[in-house]
Amino acid sequence: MNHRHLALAAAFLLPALPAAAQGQLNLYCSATLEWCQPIARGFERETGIRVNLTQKSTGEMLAQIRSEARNPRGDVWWGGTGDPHVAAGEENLTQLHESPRIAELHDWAQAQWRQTQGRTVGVYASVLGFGFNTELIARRNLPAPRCWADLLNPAYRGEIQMANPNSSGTAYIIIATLVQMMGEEPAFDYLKRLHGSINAYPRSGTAPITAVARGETALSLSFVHNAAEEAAAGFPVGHAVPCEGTGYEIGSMSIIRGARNLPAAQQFYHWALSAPAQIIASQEAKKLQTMANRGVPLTDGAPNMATARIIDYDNARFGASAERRRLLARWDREVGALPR
Ligand code: S7P
Repeated sequence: MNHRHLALAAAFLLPALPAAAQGQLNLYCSATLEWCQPIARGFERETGIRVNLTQKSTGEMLAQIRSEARNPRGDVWWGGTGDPHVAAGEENLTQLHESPRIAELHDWAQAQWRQTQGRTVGVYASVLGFGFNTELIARRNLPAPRCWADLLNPAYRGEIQMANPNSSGTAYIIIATLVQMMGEEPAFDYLKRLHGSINAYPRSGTAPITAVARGETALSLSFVHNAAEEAAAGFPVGHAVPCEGTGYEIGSMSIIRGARNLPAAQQFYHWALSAPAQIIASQEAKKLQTMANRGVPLTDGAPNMATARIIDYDNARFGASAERRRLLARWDREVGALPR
């Protein structure tokens, strides 16, 4: 092969990056892979910076960042529920950053940034609720759930999935929401009773709604946008926002303390808050959350947070490391360990 052939072969092997490729970024992502990938590729297209992507559930990613604290390998942690990002900030695992784009964001996203002294910022939000397989519940003659109280109906025994709160930020939000709505003792009584109806606690927060869509379980505790996404993809999935009210997530982003590629991390942070980066969610990843940039309209079919009955979720308390560890240990001891 001569030089020209080698150059041509190399051109075909290389990914489509702009001519002046500029370094790399280690992106830790706790959204679903269908969203992490287009975000990574979008940033590569925009900047020429090569992105090395690692995807994990939010609780698992926090554990990884903790274990790497002396020798950080990630640069930016993008996506996933807010509480573990808040805990990481409190544990000094992430660092302050200020982007001029903060002013473009919804109040809840800015509040996340202020409350953490600039260590984490909201990038999207979504409401917690139930998903259900409309065909399965009809076939089994089960009512569609509307309220938290409905889930304790003995007819649902063995029919419900929620994720494991140790790995999943979604499942931790379920516990924190119930504690805020009911008080801690009644919330744990509720979780113990619900345990009898749970057929599995998978690691990832989106696994239960995937199981609903595939007809493997009738009901799930999930973000309602995930249920709406399954319905939009053609699966027989309905959803409900609990009648008593519910909690929500602030999907978040943080720069990891000691990031080896700090300028690239700061560039990603700035880009990820922009309207064009956030539009990737609906246009490429088919996601239906509310985006943090006020310039991004709600996609058709996306649940509207403004009309849902949501609680004033206490991000400071439930994101605090000690509180998160205490509630998770209590859940392990008093709920997860119980026979079903
Ligand atoms: O893809 C977006 C999304 O649904 O994925 C995240 C995920 O459910 C949270 O992951 P874990 O519960 O597994 O930690 C959400 O933040 C987000 O809305």
